[in-house]
Amino acid sequence: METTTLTAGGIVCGGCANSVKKALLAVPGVADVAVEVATQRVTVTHDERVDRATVVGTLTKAGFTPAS
Ligand SMILES: [Cu+2]
Repeated sequence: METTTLTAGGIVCGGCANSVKKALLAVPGVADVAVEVATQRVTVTHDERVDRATVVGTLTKAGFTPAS
């Protein structure tokens, strides 16, 4: 398992955090997602099918603004 951590604009409450988790957990290869609302930090645990671009793309599609 690998870990990708990034920050994403638009995460402002627990509902956003749930949206982020739901979107990322739907991606094949994602095992776990942790979201910290205060820092807008997203930590994704995943296998080799997932890379940073996948995480950025998924967050963008879900309506958030990931820092690259
Ligand atoms: Cu929210």
